[in-house]
Amino acid sequence: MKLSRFFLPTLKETPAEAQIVSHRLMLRAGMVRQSAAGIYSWLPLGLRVLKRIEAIVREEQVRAGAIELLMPTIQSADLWRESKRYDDYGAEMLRIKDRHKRDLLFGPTNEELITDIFRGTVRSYKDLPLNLYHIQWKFRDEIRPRFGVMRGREFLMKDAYSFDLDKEAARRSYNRMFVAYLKTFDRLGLKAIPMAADAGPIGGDMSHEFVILAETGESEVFCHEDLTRIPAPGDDVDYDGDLTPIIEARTKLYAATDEKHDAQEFERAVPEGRRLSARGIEVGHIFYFGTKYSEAMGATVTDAGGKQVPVEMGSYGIGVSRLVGGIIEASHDEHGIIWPSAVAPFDVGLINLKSGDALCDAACADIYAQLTKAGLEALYDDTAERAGAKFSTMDLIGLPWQVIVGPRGVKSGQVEVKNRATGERAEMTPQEAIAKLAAGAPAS
Ligand code: 5CA
Repeated sequence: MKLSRFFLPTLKETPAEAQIVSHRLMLRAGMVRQSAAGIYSWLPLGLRVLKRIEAIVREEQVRAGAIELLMPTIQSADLWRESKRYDDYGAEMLRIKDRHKRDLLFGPTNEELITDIFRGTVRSYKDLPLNLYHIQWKFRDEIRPRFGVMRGREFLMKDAYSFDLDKEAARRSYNRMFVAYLKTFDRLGLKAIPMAADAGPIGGDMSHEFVILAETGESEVFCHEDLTRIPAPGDDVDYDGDLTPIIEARTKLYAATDEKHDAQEFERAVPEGRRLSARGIEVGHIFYFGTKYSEAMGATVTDAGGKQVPVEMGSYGIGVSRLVGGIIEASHDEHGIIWPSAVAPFDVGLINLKSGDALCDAACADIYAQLTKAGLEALYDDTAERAGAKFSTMDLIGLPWQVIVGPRGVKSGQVEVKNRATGERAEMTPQEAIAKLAAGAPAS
């Protein structure tokens, strides 16, 4: 992609309304634009990151056995009356009337709708276990939308819903999502810690939040420091096997959000030097709520003995759009964003220091073509901006690698390769640069 043909409306000034670094950087890097309080348009650079995160989330859901569908954003109020949540949900729910004066709402979550789909289609225990998920926009009329996409009113969520015959099987489904979350956040370059959490308006008696530590996080969290050091499960995880050891290694150590925090227990269970109390960002939240919705809405299956039993359920959310901000909070410096390779909007920024110079133009065109051939996506700065401005834009948007082509180097057959994360620079031939990047050397 040539920068001259791309749409990258970066800002020179730091926007005054942005209180935290990820929000500032997302606005400055031209990733999003606010259209109303807590409601954002995703500009091309931001959308690329959102799509890459979505793809990783999807891959790990599929691996764990979840099946994708797509439910609408607008739901009928009648379903929510069945579960009694229409009134309970309060002012956070955006309520809409259609032309026939029927009550609709913009979905803040989908337990009712998925339960309705289930009860209309699944009859037998033989069709279980079942886990259905979608990645869809939600709306919550948050009292205080803030921090950009971190606490928006409209936001993108991955939400999965599991259905099982009994508690034991439901626990296995819960464990599968627990492990999938550990792997998902690890692939996104994040250290997410599972913490005992309050189930809030979703309900149920078992729930874990997945939290990344960040000073700007909205939640206060308390945990055993060792939890920050346990590596994520590898690719050899057997989702059909017993996942309890993976779960227990994490849940046996103290970790709780402030609603669940017990100061006495914290002091008893965690040695003094290992107590971590910090702020964090909730990037995922999983719930087991048994038959709360299936009983209220009549979602039953016949068991092996021919008896009708309400199905056991759980739900599992990931804040896909919040993650964009969360990753920036975890990975930036004073010059801008530092994307982990897995979610970077482009792999490489190719900087032509003298656009219009025949040798530089030809060298860049050739490097661009070869990068593309090697399967790498490059953003080619072919504009007439001065060098300093080009460098700061590339640093700001945080692509893992920069290849810098200038008139002096080109004459001696050299380009400069810069690693955005470490700041390391090295001179080499264009061939060496392409080979280095194509070898997939992770930049961060
Ligand atoms: N139905 C359940 C699980 S599918 C549910 O709605 N869970 S939730 O309320 O915890 O939301 C899931 C995730 O969405 C949260 O962990 C958080 O990462 C994200 N999220 C929640 N509210 C917002 C918001 N206002 N802005 C951005 N992301 C949000």
